[in-house]
Amino acid sequence: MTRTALRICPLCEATCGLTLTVEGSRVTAARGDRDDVFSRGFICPKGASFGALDADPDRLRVPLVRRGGELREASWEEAFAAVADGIRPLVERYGPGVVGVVLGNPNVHTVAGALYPPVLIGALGTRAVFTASTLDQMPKHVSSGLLFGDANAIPVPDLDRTDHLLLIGANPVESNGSLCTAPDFPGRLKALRARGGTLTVIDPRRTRTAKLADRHVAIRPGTDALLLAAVAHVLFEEGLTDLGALAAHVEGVDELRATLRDFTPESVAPACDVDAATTRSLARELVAAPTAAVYARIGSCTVAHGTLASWLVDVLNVLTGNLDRPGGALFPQAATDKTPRPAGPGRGFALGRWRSRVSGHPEAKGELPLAALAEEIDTGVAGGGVPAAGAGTAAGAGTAAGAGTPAAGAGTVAGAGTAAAGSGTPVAGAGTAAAPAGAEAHPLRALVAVAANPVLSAPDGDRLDKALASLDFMVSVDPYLNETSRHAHVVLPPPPPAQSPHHDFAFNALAVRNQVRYTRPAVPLEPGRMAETEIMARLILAVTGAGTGTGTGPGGTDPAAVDDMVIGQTLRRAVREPHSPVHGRDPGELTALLTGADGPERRLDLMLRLGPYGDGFGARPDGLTLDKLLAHPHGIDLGPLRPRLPQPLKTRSGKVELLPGPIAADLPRLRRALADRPAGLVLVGRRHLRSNNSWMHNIPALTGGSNRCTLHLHPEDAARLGVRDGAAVRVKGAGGEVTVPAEVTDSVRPGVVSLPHGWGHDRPGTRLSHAATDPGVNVNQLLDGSLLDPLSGNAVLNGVPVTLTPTP
Ligand SMILES: Nc1nc2c(c(=O)[nH]1)N[C@H]1C(S)=C(S)[C@@H](COP(=O)(O)OP(=O)(O)OC[C@H]3O[C@@H](n4cnc5c(=O)[nH]c(N)nc54)[C@H](O)[C@@H]3O)O[C@H]1N2
Ligand SMILES: Nc1nc2c(c(=O)[nH]1)N[C@H]1C(S)=C(S)[C@@H](COP(=O)(O)OP(=O)(O)OC[C@H]3O[C@@H](n4cnc5c(=O)[nH]c(N)nc54)[C@H](O)[C@@H]3O)O[C@H]1N2
Ligand code: SF4
Ligand SMILES: [Mo]
Repeated sequence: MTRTALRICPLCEATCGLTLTVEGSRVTAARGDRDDVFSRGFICPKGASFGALDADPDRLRVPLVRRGGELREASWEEAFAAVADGIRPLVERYGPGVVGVVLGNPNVHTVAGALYPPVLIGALGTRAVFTASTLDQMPKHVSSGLLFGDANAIPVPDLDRTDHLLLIGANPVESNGSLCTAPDFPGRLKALRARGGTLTVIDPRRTRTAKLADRHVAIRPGTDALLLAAVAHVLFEEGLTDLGALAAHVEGVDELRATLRDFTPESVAPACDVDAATTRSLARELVAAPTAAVYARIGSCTVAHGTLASWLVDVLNVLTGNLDRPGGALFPQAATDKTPRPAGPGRGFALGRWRSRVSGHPEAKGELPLAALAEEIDTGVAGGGVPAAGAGTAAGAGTAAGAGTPAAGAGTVAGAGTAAAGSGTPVAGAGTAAAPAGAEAHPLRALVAVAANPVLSAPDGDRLDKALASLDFMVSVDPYLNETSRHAHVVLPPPPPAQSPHHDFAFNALAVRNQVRYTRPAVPLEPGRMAETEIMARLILAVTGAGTGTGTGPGGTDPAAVDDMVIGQTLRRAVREPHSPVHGRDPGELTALLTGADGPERRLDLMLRLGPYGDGFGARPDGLTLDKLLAHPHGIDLGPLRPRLPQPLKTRSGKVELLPGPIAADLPRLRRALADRPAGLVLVGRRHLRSNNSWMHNIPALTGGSNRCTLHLHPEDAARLGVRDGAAVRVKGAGGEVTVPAEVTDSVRPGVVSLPHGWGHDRPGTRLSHAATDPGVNVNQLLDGSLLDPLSGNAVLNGVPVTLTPTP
């Protein structure tokens, strides 16, 4: 029997609504849902391959458990027992700090990934938390934390209303957008041009996005912070700043003016390779447009001055009066956001509340740099005086005033779920961690990896590969046996997307329009499958020693206990908050009012009802509930983005703090970069529309054609080095070398070469049969993991020096 089912696409940040054709339990086609309140029928080739991706025969169906060195199929009960047996003795012997948690990108694309990792981290009590955010947007979180007091308060360009978009280091025509959720981003850019607006793109490559632009500035990689500082300088110099209504909410303008005095267009021109006249035009055009938005992504974040560049983006939005006004950059308000508290001074944002054990990297947002994961495993007990994760300083640091991340474990998890933002995998939590005071800090001995493939996505995969192989225990929650999960002792496979529910906890808080949608699983769970939400709840029970039985009889454990705990804690807190719609009510009575078919649905109902549009458990009878959302299968439109300041500000001053201390302290490093001159070739990345990070190369429909792992280089560089189009070329970086076919193209500027990431599917012991036929090379092997943006711990993935040699 053929039927259709609605399902929000989880494959990128655009969150398109899909209409799936289902035959029996198989998805045979996918098209855009024309009635979706947000995506209005848009679909891309990845979404169209939903069925193929869902039915990939290489997806694991049952858990794998390592016995006698081999991964073998096992029952769920055996698998969770193996997790408890693997982790509990290590925790009991060495303390929770020896268990690391690694969260990969798909956590921001699943219900399970939004609701359970904060509980897991809190329950484990470890501070060894690493996520894809430090390969991605951590600089933006840090700059938002410092400017606005809230690491998750990320302004989004008002794409549909702006008159001028300055787009930096992003290629939404291929990526479909990031930290700016907008189904049909390319169409929205074309609409901007069609209504008389202008688009400027800053990118060392002439991308498909750059081809749509009125102006393309082919900057030298890694120098955006310098360029943007000079643009701000011009605004001051030419008297073009105009904060408008913002002025009342901003402090530090004069200090900023003084600090940026030496970043003149002339002084940055040689480093950026952008002439001073162009820089001045960029500034004047921002001001001349009735409204304008500055928006920057991967190319501006994953560089040595990532936090400074991210900060300057919003500095420009502020100085031109475009922050928080229609047509500028605004703060979205998602349906599962926490009840907005009254405006006023907050606790501020703190960085470096603890440090990594080996290199002493400061935490940011409760996370340590993923680039430092390998050394945290393979480097012996630290001798130095670095306060180690989980060592004696824990309690104080966890509760430090000004902590930007809701500290302290499970208690804050419902909030954390709503606060998640970004395309990496931000979490909140940690902070409760405490090994016994004075305990020696040990290398990591166990790892819990959820939806993460750092062997390919993080720097120096070969070193990480060896480090993972040396662990006493590792569990992966992953549908594939891939480069990373092949090291696990237990693999817990989630069901394919059609069998999972969907709600965008993270991306609705980054969307260009406020809206809310929820889709239940399009097809029922296959026999023997376990929902990813249940896998995560049971994983939490197993690692905490609460039990591993999957039955409900004696010896069994109930995964709903995890959800009930979170619900109870959230409600007990809400009824104490004076601004909450449920202030003073009885948590037990409220719990009884929750609807939903299972624990995760009850938690969604809870968040919706307590949220800014919610029914407040009866206080606002017309407000949102899960039932109401279920009655609107194509979603509910909540209107365009609206000005919200000063409410989102949580700085200690209650204002936008334009020149925060840690930023000011990092500016001398940027000033030194004024003297940097290109010494050779530098590498940047690129994305392809039919690919997604490391895990979609196993789908035949999404590979081949132009989606190939080749090295783009400019004809001038090719001629100078004697590299022929199509010939193999050896690329060498600090972390190693790879040999890859050259693709000579003037889409990259001279001096720059480009390789995509997520390739290198040639390791043994994986089960990716199609990907292995055209494995490509791992670009991140060119990195040694030592280059980080110091404020955020983000890896430097772009603007990395490399050398080329043609192969004979
Ligand atoms: N050189 C370079 N490196 C980069 C980047 C770059 O631009 N250049 N980009 C960086 C960025 S932005 C990111 S976000 C990271 C991404 O890097 P990762 O966070 O490692 O994410 P993926 O490569 O997408 O791998 C995701 C893993 O999740 C699994 N998975 C897929 N669907 C599900 C699911 O529903 N549930 C679960 N549990 N698992 C699932 C996949 O099998 C795979 O193992 O890569 C970073 N690395
Ligand atoms: N098709 C597809 N879509 C995806 C993904 C994917 O892998 N494939 N990944 C998803 C994820 S996890 C993310 S985070 C988003 C990322 O979304 P985007 O940020 O749009 O990512 P990219 O397409 O890599 O675009 C980054 C651009 O920055 C440029 N660049 C590199 N270095 C510099 C620099 O120093 N300065 C400037 N100005 N530009 C620079 C690169 O040439 C590139 O064109 O995409 C998401 N969507
Ligand atoms: S643009 Fe993104 S969300 Fe939309 S169909 Fe394509 S992959 Fe899915
Ligand atoms: Mo990402």
